[in-house]
Amino acid sequence: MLERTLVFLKPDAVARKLIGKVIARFEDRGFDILTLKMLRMTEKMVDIHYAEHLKKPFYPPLKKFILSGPIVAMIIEGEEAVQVVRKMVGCTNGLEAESGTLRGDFTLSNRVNLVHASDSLETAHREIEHFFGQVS
Ligand code: FUP
Repeated sequence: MLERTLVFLKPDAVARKLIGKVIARFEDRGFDILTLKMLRMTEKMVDIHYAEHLKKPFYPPLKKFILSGPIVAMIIEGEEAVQVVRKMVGCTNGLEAESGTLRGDFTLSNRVNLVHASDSLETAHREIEHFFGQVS
């Protein structure tokens, strides 16, 4: 099924000049980048985006990291985009992420982990609207 998912490159990806490399991985796989923008998230945006983690002990440092620099948000479209993009990103902790995944190839951290990707179709709808409003 043709799906859309929300991906953002975190401040570490931008600071390390990996924007092009990360986007190329998604394009090389065959996905379309429907739209993209660089922005600095606001405190409110971070609280909404990571609402499920608000009470977790790792939330304050996570929020500080996400606010530490610009991010690049995009809508990615393609067959089974939600699940396939998650697989390409790899598991949360870079120390455990498989080689060949983005986190497995570029990160060694449980927090500073390069990229966010929606975890379900429902989340993707919500996150796309949060970052881009209504998209036709
Ligand atoms: P993921 O879906 O892989 O991005 O991971 P989660 O939704 O579980 O976590 C969201 C973000 O919280 C991660 F990208 C990094 C951060 N996090 C921590 O900083 N510490 C943790 O122990 C777990 C997650």
